Amino acid sequence: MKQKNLIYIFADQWRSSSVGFVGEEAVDTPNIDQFREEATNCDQVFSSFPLCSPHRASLMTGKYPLSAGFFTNAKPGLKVRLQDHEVGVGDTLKKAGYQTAYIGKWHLDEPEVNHEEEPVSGARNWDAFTPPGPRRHGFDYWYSYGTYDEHLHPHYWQDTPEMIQVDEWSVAHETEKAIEYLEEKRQPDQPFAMYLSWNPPHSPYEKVPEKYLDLYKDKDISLRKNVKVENLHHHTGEQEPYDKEELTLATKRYYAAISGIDDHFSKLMDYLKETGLYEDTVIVLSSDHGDMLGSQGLMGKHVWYEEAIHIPCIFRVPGNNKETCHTIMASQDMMPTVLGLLDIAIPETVEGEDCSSYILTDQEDYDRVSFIVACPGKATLVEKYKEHNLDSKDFGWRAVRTQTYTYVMSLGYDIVADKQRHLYNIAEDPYQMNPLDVEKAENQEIIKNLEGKLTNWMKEQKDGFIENWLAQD
Ligand SMILES: [Ca+2]
Repeated sequence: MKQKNLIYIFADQWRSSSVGFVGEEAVDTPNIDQFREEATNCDQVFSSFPLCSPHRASLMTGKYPLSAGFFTNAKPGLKVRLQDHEVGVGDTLKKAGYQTAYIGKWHLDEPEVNHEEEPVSGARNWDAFTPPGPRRHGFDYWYSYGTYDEHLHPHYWQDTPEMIQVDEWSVAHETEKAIEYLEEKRQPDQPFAMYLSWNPPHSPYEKVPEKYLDLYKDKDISLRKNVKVENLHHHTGEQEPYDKEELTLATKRYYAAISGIDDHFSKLMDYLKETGLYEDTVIVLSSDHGDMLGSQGLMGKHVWYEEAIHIPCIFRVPGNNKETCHTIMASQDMMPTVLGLLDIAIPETVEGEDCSSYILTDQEDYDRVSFIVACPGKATLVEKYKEHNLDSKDFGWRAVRTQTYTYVMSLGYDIVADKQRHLYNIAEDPYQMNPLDVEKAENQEIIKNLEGKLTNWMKEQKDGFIENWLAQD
């Protein structure tokens, strides 16, 4: 049997509720809705650490984010990058005989400014040119960058430090490069695996082509019912002084970027259908984490609410006709699951599980849960913990998401721990507007059970959070 190809596409900051067919929000994604009809929608997939680099590290290694060395984003002032010894999905696919390609945002390498004030590549701030070699983790064709949010004027590097600057929306350009790779660069007689990593709908929201914004200009959209405009802020406390009108415009721009993604997704699917590759290729469409966009009075990510942790995830496996998969899966399960679908051995370093049977058969596992982590990540804050002989990655919060509940144990983001528990019945309160009282006697049995699961997992992971939690009693 001919080996199937893989195309794994993921957008940045795209939440599960902002997809047309989900029916919750006024966002138009006709092509993705059509794709969903030809694929398996996995409707319970979560980001194990709702932030760029930690999710990506987990996606690429099949390990939990902290195990893969990521307690925050790769950013200036911190020695955080995907280490050469990690066994990545690209390394594994290449070893299995696949031609490999990575196009778009990588954000797993250390910013070059950590080593040089003005790197020749032109990379500044959080950005980096990742040279050919072990830091590309098995991806042979490379058209990528670290992180850079000028979506209408993106840039990339290939195999030299010469920056390629482009005046085109990044999603459009990267889709053209993906088609060019499939058409011209690869050997047609050998299977391929291509990761395509789109930055939009990530902020800044206004950097989106007018033609997609025009779709929403005269449309009345209502904000999610858990949106609070007063005192709108990021998880760090940083204020975002939008009024309702401005937040509505930001939301329309966010939707416009998603409709643009939908348009370019269809261009790629059309190409695959015209060339017959559609029937030979496993296709995944997902994201790294979501965006609060005003829900709970928050912007951005790095919080335990559904808008931040719940991500879209559609798997198309040719010949498979399961419509929906309800089993909970998360970042670290993606590598073993795609390897399982391609019938490739899973490296021993992987901590996630091969969930392919839940996609391919009627079987579901309603007991599977997702463990979610966040840690203080500001370089100055990391230093402050160090000065007090503490490790910042042992603070922040830990959560468990089951089919029914989200339970959170939080120590906060500063050295003076602020110990809190939060409990939500997602099945009955999907917008998390009525958190359950963690002091009430009737909730103690549930809390004991969920805290037991979370604590056991932290112990298995040798997560220092648990000691800090117990020390606060
Ligand atoms: Ca991200």
